Amino acid sequence: MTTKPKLCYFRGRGRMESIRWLLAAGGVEFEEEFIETTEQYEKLQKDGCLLFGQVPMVEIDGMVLTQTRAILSYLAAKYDLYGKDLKETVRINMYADGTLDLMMMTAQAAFKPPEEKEENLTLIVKKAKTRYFPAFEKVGGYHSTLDLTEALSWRARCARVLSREAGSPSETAARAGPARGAGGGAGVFKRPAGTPSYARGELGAGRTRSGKPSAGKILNDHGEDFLVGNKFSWADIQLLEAILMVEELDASVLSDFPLLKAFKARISNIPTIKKFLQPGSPRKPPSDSHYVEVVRGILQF
Ligand SMILES: N[C@@H](CCC(=O)N[C@@H](CS)C(=O)NCC(=O)O)C(=O)O
Repeated sequence: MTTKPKLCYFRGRGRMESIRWLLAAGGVEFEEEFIETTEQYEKLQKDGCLLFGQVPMVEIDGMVLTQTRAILSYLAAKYDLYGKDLKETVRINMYADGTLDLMMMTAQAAFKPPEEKEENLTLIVKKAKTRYFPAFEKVGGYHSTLDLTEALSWRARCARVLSREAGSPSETAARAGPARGAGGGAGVFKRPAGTPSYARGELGAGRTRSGKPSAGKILNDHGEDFLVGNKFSWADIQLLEAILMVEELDASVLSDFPLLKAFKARISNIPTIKKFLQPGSPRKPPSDSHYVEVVRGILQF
């Protein structure tokens, strides 16, 4: 009989919530010990359970693990929620790190003084809309292939298409349709403002020059269902978690992100996730003032 992983943290989201999400999405049952008193926390320290004196802590496979990202990465590998090779894996790490950064801002906002809190939450929604969600929504192509040769050839090809079109404005207008995401890529090779994304169509929608699926693949209309490698991964799970978290701050946050909306619906429907989203699951509510008070009391800050 294998023992269930045991999670040790406060009775709230904080840094443990993504770990709960990952396990639940992987269909893994787990136990939780909630830290409710300073004595409990001090005992964990005395027993040498907390490598750097911090939680989250997870007991699994005969190990006592701390450090959120390390734990998530171990779980993703163990429960087949990673990529098939190093390139897919680093993309999953990159996406997951981004969404974790966004969610950490939200977790920390709960601990801000009341007069700063509102402004902080507004800033988080703004960052989600301008920095994080556009990166996932983008139907761009080159930037997350992480393949410089392909990136360069994509740029060169776009430049050829654009210079050809420059002589023929009416044809450009007819073919361009509404320009998507003026300013284009988040990467080094930005599309000039106003240039149409149809240039990408010339490359083959959702494909890089070599015919491999490209970056925008999952979230474009011709694409695949998942962020990386057409396989359900840690990146998908955490993006959904982040979307739902920001929606709690602004229910309309996805109004300009139709592909993310579809992604949300798709991923929420995966049976293990659907179950986790039901009331009564180990999913925790947003941090309230009681939670903040308890954590402050235990950690004495
Ligand atoms: N890098 C660590 C940071 C962990 C961390 O800051 N944990 C907080 C609770 S959410 C803590 O234990 N703080 C007590 C302390 O730093 O002394 C991680 O990601 O797990």
